[in-house]
Amino acid sequence: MKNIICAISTPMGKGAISIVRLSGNGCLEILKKVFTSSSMPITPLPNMLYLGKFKLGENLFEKCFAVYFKSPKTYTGEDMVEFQIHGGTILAQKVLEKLIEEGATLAEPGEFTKRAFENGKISLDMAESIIGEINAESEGELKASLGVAEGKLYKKISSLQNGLTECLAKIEATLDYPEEDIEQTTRDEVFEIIKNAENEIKNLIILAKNSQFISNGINIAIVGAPNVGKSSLLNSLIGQERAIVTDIEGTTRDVLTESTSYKGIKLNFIDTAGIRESKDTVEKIGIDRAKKALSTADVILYVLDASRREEEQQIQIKELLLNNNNVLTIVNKCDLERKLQKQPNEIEISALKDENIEKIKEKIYFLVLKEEIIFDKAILLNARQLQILHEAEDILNQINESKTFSMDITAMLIKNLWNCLGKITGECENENIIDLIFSKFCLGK
Ligand SMILES: Nc1nc2c(ncn2[C@@H]2O[C@H](COP(=O)(O)OP(=O)(O)OP(=O)(O)O)[C@@H](O)[C@H]2O)c(=O)[nH]1
Ligand SMILES: [Mg+2]
Repeated sequence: MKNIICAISTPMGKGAISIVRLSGNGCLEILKKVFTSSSMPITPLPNMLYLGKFKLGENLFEKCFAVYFKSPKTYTGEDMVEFQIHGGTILAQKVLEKLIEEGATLAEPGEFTKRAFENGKISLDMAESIIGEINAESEGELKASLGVAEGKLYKKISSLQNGLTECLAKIEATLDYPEEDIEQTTRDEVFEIIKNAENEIKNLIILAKNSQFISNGINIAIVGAPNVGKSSLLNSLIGQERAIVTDIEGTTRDVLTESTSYKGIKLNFIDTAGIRESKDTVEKIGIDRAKKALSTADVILYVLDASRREEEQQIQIKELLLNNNNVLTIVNKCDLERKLQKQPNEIEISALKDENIEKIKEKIYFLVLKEEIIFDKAILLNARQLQILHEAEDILNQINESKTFSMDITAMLIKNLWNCLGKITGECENENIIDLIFSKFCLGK
């Protein structure tokens, strides 16, 4: 039988309430030993909150609530007990020490959720989405994580795996009755299912790539010659006077990142130093940093000043920008008389008058995500899951190459694919993956 685990489930630090929980068969006995309440029967009713006293020492009691959850309808699937005590690190620690004294052991990070997985309460992808929910910073990210928790990803992967099982059954039957015509029909049917799987996996890869932007946002570097209005644009985009703006060339020296949200996606704007030949040591470092920001950004806003001719605001890296698909040309200061030649695909704006600023956000959004993300339908996949999908893609290529080989080779590869996909939902036999995932949890979850 599994041991009883305990942990403080609320964040450490000052707060009104701390929750300490126990999981494992036998935790009810510990509750009876450490907690007394005049309203609690000898065997407490499940899901009832009892007010009583937690015995910390000989004559030392803490007034608190306790609740008993009866297996199997609990988070972990085992009997559970929760104590709601007054906030504060020391008190919670004392309660924990007492529980350990009574036979419980301190839980590993993620052990509660790992038990939920082992007891069949959740699948592996759902467990991972719980990490996502805990770490979610934006509303969109949270909703998409919840999508996985509801089992959307599990359903997709399971149905793919079912298709593969069907393929294996068909091949098995053919190998038992190896007449020519049956083999050909089976081959056609199997490769039809494989084609569908290929499309599904391609779609999941797109979702996984968008997940990165849902989680971390889109990084956008604002670059251009000095004085074109990059810092003014940053301020206008985030709706705050954050960056210093002056009419002196070379005002911005360091990179400055500020974020705002558009349709639930975080846009991280990076203001940079104006790029020009400079002898000033500090400015030169700033310009190097600007070039670095350029190379790591998802989108580049190349800013030009409408009131000056192009020759007056050339930057050395312009060629580099022109070959990049993720560059948007922004023509600023359109409130002034225009001297700049027309630019291909330009967006005319005025940072000073806040004109056409939302248009930039919209362009960035669709340039990166291609289509609008419906968070209620989105599925958030993490880097590990994306890597598995790429592995699945490789195996699919091998399966396609096996078309002309004997069917048992195809069958072996299909089994590999089945196992590979199983690493997403946990329906595979790899203990290491499972341990690795649960170690990412915080204590007490
Ligand atoms: N008329 C007009 N002036 C603007 C506009 N945007 C910026 N400016 C002015 O242009 C000057 C330079 O603006 P900044 O935002 O500091 O330009 P920058 O590109 O960040 O400059 P550096 O940091 O030196 O590279 C300031 O005097 C701004 O007020 C605009 O849309 N219209
Ligand atoms: Mg600036």
